[in-house]
Amino acid sequence: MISMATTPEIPGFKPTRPDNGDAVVMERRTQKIQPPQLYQVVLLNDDYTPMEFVVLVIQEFFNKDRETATAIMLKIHLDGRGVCGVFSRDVAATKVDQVSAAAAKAGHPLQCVSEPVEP
Ligand code: TYC
Repeated sequence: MISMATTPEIPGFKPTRPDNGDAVVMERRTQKIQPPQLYQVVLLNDDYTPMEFVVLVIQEFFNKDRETATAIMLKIHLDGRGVCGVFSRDVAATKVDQVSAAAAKAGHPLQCVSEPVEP
């Protein structure tokens, strides 16, 4: 049995077979792969969670200094929501779980969500 040579698969190239069955030309194609989607972790305002608790959460889980954490907390308090950090999908999901668990354990209604960053 005669085996035909297979055309190599090269990302970003399209093989074009000539009519005569000879050489294969690899056409360069525009790159289609996209960078991974990033997710922002957002804290939501409520009327009951103490400001100090929110500041501590932002310091602890988002590695912010006290001044930055206080500024983010006040923005959430005034605007209703605020971005605490931007992460890969898995890390963002973990942050949401950690913050939600800490809030529940302390008996506060603090809500934390993650959402895709707009391009
Ligand atoms: N609004 C809350 C208060 O006045 C403080 C607060 C800030 C709560 C940010 C949640 O994500 C939050 N005690």
